[in-house]
Amino acid sequence: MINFSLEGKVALVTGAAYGIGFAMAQALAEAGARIAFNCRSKEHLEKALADYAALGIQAKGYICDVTREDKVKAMIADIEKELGIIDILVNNAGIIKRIPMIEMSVEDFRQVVDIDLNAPFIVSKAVIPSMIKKGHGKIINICSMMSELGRETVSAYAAAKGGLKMLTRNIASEYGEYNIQCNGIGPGYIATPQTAPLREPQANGSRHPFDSFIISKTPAARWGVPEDLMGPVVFLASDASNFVNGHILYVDGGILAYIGKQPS
Ligand code: NAP
Ligand code: GCO
Repeated sequence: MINFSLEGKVALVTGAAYGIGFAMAQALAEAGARIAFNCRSKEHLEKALADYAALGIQAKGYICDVTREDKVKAMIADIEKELGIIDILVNNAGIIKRIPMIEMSVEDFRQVVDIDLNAPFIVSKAVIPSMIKKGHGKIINICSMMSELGRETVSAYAAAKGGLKMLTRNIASEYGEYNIQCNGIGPGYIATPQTAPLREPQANGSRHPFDSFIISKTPAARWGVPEDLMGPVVFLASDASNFVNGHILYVDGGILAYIGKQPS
């Protein structure tokens, strides 16, 4: 019997106050996991707790900046006291800054890499020892199309997400013998606050050029929605994927397979 159940499991989803992280946490809860999540904003946290409760999910929320190792360790200690040892870690928290590379400040570049790459290292490093003791663990890193492709203005993000793909493979290599599976999910273009600037209608009411571009590059001919990530994250968090390790599962409507629609 294929086992997708997460009953009895504890899951931490970073940056899950809204967007993709919220949908993935909801999916893990619906599969039986107890949910912990974090973000930086008290306002976001309080709204998220209400949103989870409205779905019948008693999530535990924490204010924690994932780039701060001391705060991450304290949060994980609190989670272990309140919920138990973390069985499933989803490194989801992330930002993007869209600036032409030669105009981007070093500080901006460093901030994107700090949140999108260094933080998954920090949080994974903090949870792996307990996973080893427990005899199992699942780590799921949220990568991107930009783990494979570049485009104008996203140099820091692409560098970080490309690095996150290789960090995923290295954790899989180094800790697979402890029954820890580390995989990635690479969402395509998903309609969340992070991509809202790319979808804003033009002053004349026409679609944003990037919106039209993505539709032409996606065989599914639509933007993804956070709900499209729910099944993939349950699969990678469950025993159904115990022999899947070091894999990046692209959930992109086919973008990576497609040259793009010929202009009419
Ligand atoms: P989003 O809507 O901007 O949400 C990002 C979340 O991360 C928020 O909850 C934010 O909460 C939190 N966060 C940001 N920096 C943080 C930090 N330093 N410490 C703790 N929490 C932090 O983004 P999204 O679109 O849902 O994307 C989620 C993940 O998927 C990101 O890693 C993103 O790169 C990736 N992704 C997105 C897409 C897409 O098309 N949307 C596609 C591929 C990959 P606070 O601001 O309150 O901290
Ligand atoms: C961008 C977008 C992308 C998406 C996602 C695609 O500006 O190109 O924000 O980076 O967020 O990462 O997979």
